[in-house]
Amino acid sequence: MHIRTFRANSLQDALEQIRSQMGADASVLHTRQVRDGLMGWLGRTYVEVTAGLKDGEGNEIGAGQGGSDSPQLGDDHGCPASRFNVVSQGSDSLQPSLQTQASFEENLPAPLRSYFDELLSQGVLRAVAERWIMGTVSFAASLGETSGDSLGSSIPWLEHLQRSVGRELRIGSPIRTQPGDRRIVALVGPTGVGKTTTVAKLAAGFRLEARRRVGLLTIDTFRIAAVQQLRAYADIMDLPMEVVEKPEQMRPALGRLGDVDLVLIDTAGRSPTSDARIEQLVELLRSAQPDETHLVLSGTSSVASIEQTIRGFAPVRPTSAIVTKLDETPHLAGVLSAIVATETNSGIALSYTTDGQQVPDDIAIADASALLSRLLPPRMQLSQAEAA
Ligand SMILES: Nc1nc2c(ncn2[C@@H]2O[C@H](COP(=O)(O)OP(=O)(O)O)[C@@H](O)[C@H]2O)c(=O)[nH]1
Ligand SMILES: [Mg+2]
Repeated sequence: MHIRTFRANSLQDALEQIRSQMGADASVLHTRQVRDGLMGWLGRTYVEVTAGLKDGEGNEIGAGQGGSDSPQLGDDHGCPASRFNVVSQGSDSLQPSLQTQASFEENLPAPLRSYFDELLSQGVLRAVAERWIMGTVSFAASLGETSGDSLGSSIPWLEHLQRSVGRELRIGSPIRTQPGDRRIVALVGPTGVGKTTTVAKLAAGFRLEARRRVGLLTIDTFRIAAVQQLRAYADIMDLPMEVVEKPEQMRPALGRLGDVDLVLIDTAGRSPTSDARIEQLVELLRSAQPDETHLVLSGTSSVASIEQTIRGFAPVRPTSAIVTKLDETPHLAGVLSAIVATETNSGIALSYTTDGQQVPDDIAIADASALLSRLLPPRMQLSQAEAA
């Protein structure tokens, strides 16, 4: 394998260099932004793209002898760039003295620039947006889509962006029940996101469609209305229901539910910033030892608040997340950016989505392609279709 690192003013330039230097079979291994200058200040920004070529492929020019006797060029992504054959092609245009300081977005082809701007305006963290866009360019490059006009208007950028995001999206498994093997599942999350409604949808789905025996349990006892809300569903569906206020009541309550196949636990909304409340929740849940804990997030929340919720509920150790109110969420860039890994979050897998108030219909098992098809607002999806 031959690996070379290219630096250029723009991604497009770097990719064109790779095409011409290494041929169409080269694949992009890594892209990053680099700044020279004192500690990154006052420096110029370059795009650095590392590309690789398998032995016997492509038309690599001027990269030494290559082959297996080259000094381990191919086996270590952690090598400092100087170990690779760093080249600055396109020479003159790249001379530092001639360069203007270019920000990440200034280097992007126009369609990608508009997607990048849109991501930022949706509240997507800049680092995440840059990563997604870099991934988008990598997909285009790996398909050899670097030629054509400088706008790259023939390239299906949106499709590549969806793939780039999709690569980071984790889809968790839905609840699996087996008759005779009681599964305990808790829903947690802030107030008003749709926990109780989702418990009712799941209960109805498992009871009516999968014909499982379902029991309900609530630890949301702060408000009488909250208990009554769940009780109403339990009554309609003729399901056993227990109310638990203290940890020591949990085991007896679970015992009274008997040998159901699925216990769904509804919880009170907790402010993710209230450590004491979260601690109480942890304690109550510990007494139930749930097999799964789904963190319920509303699609209508801001990116910042979803991130805060994920951080705040970390002590509860959610196994996956449910995104509600997709019917009120025009596009999902913000939500998806908040559930993928960032510097402060390790990311969370999606189990279900809900898209309306109707019990039991408005719930679905999380589906990556359905989510990605709604990544950006409709007008941007249209402009992509028009460009094609
Ligand atoms: N539009 C829409 N509303 C929903 C959805 N899920 C729940 N809701 C509504 O959100 C409000 C709060 O729901 P609730 O289940 O009580 O939230 P909780 O406080 O988390 O238990 C109610 O008016 C629900 O009907 C959904 O998927 N879409
Ligand atoms: Mg509730």
